[in-house]
Order: sequence, then structure tokens, then C-alpha cells
Amino acid sequence: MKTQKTFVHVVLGLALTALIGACAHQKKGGEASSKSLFNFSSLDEDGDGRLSEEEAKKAAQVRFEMLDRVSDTVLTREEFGDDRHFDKFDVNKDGHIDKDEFANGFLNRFRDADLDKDGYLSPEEAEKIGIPK
Ligand SMILES: [Ca+2]
Ligand SMILES: [Ca+2]
Ligand SMILES: [Ca+2]
Repeated sequence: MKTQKTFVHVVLGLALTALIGACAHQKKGGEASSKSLFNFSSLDEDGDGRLSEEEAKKAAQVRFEMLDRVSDTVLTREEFGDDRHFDKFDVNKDGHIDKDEFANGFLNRFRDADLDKDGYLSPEEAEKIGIPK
């Protein structure tokens, strides 16, 4: 009797894990849902009204996945869509921006946008690098 109960629990647990996995997968797909995540209040995870570098790193990941329409883990000039900054981001000049290049480029812009140099972006500062309020 006891072993049977454990068995049921294990099966239930597995089913639940599979279900959560399926949901997470689905969430990643739609462009509309990821788009809504890229604004100041969703990126400000601790809700202190400013973006830290840690939060900016996550923002870079979200942004990268949004831009990488052909999900091949690099951005073409077309996907990146910002000619002025493309060459700055593409450090090894191979014509693509990979995740690391994107994260570094994004952090550089983060630091540039931090006008009062307090290490955080206010909503106004963040807006300058394309993070809507
Ligand atoms: Ca914050
Ligand atoms: Ca590159
Ligand atoms: Ca600042």
C-alpha cells in the first residue's frame, strides 16, 4: 500500500514537471509575450526604481532573444536593426553579434547612459538606450 502511494506521487511529480516544462517552452515562443517583458518595470526585478548592472545583464538576454528572429544564437546586421551601433557591438568583426558581444555592448551602453555615474539607470536614463518606461 505504501509503495503504491509513493509510486503515484512520483508519477504525479513527473507529470507536473512535464507540464511546467511545456508551459515554459510555450512562453518562450510568442514574440508578443517577450516584447511586453522589455520595459523598465519588468526589468527592475527588485523594484527599487532603478536598473543595476545585474538587471541590465538580464535585460540584454531578453533583448537578444527578441532580436534573434532566426534563432541561430547570433544577430545579423538586419536582425540587430541599428546600423550605428552594429560595428561597435561586433567586436571580432565577423558580421554577426553573438550573445557575449551583445551583452558587452549592452553593458557599455548602460554605462554611457548612466549620466550621474551612480551605477544605476533611472527610468529616464534607461529610456535613452531604448528601454521604455
Ligand atoms: Ca532594480
Ligand atoms: Ca561577432
Ligand atoms: Ca544613474
